[in-house]
Amino acid sequence: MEKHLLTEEETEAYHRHGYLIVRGFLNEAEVDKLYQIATGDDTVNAHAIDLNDNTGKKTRLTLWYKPGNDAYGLLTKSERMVKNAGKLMDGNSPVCHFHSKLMQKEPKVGGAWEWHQDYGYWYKNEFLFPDQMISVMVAITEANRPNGCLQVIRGSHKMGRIEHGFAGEQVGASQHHVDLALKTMEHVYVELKAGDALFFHSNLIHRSEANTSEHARWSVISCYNRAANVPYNEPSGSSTLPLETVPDDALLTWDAPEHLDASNFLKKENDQALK
Ligand SMILES: O=C(O)CCC(=O)C(=O)O
Repeated sequence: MEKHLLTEEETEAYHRHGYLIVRGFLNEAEVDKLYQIATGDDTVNAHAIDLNDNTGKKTRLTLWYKPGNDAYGLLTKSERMVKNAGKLMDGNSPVCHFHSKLMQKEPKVGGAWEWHQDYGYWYKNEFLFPDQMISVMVAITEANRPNGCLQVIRGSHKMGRIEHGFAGEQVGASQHHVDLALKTMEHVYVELKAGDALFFHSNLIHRSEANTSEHARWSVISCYNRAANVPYNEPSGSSTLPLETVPDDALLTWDAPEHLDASNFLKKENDQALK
């Protein structure tokens, strides 16, 4: 466990850049377990939704508010996720789980995500404090440029929230402000190996391009919020329920269901709450 507690240098780098990559956050056996569920589970498929990007390509995800005791839930609730998220977020009230999503970028057909800030979506849920919100992406397969890895504008979280409108079925940041940000700050392709993690701030501007390769790009993203950051327009209620953590080794050692047993899935009709 200790090896996954972020150092002061890592914490400082997160605050400076708006993101932090932690290599080898999960080991091979842990990734294998997540991969089996991601690729072979009916529950994942039954709750998957497709969102059109600007070009009509579909990007697929399964999103749930209540984590279960399957491998995904145990990861979301693990000390390494919750303690580190808590270390990076502002405030000191308990860490809660807003939602998690399994991102499924299929070979050749997986669509893009437009430039956005997560808080561009979450602002509409009327959370007031973006510094008390964070996302943690864990790569289940390798993510690289050909298969549409995440791209970020380093330091852009310091701009605060910028305007967002609709882009296909997604929310997209004002192109003018994105262009200015790209002129000013570094554009980084976040290439990850399976098992690497990316912690990122809710105001970090990011996107991903379509998967033009022969290889799927799968990842799970868990989003956390502080209990005191009460949203005034968020029906799931999950984001202010303090999480009970489990030890890191629970993912491998607990007798957990071999399928996704999360609940309260996002349905596409409920587009107000997308993401
Ligand atoms: O996984 C991706 O490609 C993009 C995900 C993303 O932009 C998000 O979850 O905010």
